[in-house]
Amino acid sequence: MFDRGWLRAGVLGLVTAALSTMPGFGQTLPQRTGPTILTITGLDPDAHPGGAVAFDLAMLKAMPQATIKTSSIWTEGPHSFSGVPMAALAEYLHVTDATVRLHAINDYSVDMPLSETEDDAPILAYEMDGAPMPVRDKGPIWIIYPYDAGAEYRSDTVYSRSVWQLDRIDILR
Ligand SMILES: Nc1nc2c(c(=O)[nH]1)N[C@H]1C(S)=C(S)[C@@H](COP(=O)(O)O)O[C@H]1N2
Ligand SMILES: [Mo]
Repeated sequence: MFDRGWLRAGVLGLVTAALSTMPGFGQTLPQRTGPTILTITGLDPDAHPGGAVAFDLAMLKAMPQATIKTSSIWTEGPHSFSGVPMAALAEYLHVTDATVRLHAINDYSVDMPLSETEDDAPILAYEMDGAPMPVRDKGPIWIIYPYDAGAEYRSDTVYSRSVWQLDRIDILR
């Protein structure tokens, strides 16, 4: 279902994707000082103490960013969603070829094979139209795809992976 050539064309045409490598990326992220909004578990304990990493908002903002402007079945009209591409997060964690389990605050969870992610889709959106999303508006983190860019982004699989109130990603292996 993810034909890369087709996807790239669709994404280029219809999505405003601003993927930029921030200075410092690939080196160490800032120390966590704020509240944890995302925890990654299932990592190699030799590389990460306890096999887990906790992120605050500032750490996410120090990673590569992308913006997807799209409508969705949950929102009215097009909105601009900004955050970290899933692929960039996986790259930062040195996780390749794995399936990740996305957990929401409400105990919803779903699996996502990283092989089915693109460079700039989906994103872990933490802002809608430049403002943080409160928990009651599907925040603080919502997995967003460019739904308007093509029918493959409007499949039930993609919808099921559009997890809102995301708070944990478990690397399955
Ligand atoms: N946090 C959270 N995200 C979620 C879900 C959920 O229950 N909780 N349901 C998923 C599923 S299975 C689908 S198909 C879509 C659409 O859910 P909706 O029909 O309730 O809007 O949201 C996805 N994201
Ligand atoms: Mo679903």
